[in-house]
Amino acid sequence: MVTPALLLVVLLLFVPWTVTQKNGQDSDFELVVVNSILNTKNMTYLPKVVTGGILLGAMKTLEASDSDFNFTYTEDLNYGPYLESVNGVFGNHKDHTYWELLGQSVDDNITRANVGIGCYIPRPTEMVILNYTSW
Ligand code: B12
Repeated sequence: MVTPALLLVVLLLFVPWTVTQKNGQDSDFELVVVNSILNTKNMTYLPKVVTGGILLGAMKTLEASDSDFNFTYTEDLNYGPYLESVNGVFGNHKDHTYWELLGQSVDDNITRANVGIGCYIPRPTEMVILNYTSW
């Protein structure tokens, strides 16, 4: 038979576990802001992302905690959030400039993401690069 005292002990053990699991496991990845047009100094950040979390969420969390990082985006009907500016530098259709999204894995291959910031899921060891460039 389960006594009330035993039930309480089980509950007390279980509750903190469920609370810590609720938001998944936070992990760091590296976010590097590169300006390939003006060749200004790269900026590196260590945002937190929950397991399976999207880049946009990690960027919003970073922006809220670090006054040296800010960004804006517009909403595209078909593809979701389009990264418009980073740290005050705006991409511009007229000048053919934009913020390109790149990822670099541990094996050093830089790949161009095939989705935007609203769908991109950073991996814990990855370096995500926001590259201001032209097309
Ligand atoms: C041209 C193009 C671009 C140009 C758009 C500027 C221009 N005026 O030419 C540039 C080079 C800027 C671009 C950038 C990117 N693109 Co693009 N692009 C295209 C392409 C080849 C044609 C779009 C188009 O002209 N449609 C015709 C016009 C009339 O329709 P439109 O709705 O007005 O088009 C606009 C949107 O498509 C928007 N757009 C373009 N790319 C992207 C990407 C995202 C994530 C968003 C939200 C909007 C968006 O810009 C267009 C012009 O205003 C499509 C593939 C295709 N064949 O459709 C890929 C495509 C839309 N792009 C894609 C991607 C992934 C990107 C990037 C994330 C690539 C990267 N790694 O950096 C970046 C966006 C980064 C950011 N800042 O958020 C993917 C989107 C997939 C997805 N589900 O997210 C597509 C489908 C290609 C693919 N991989 O299959 N792109």
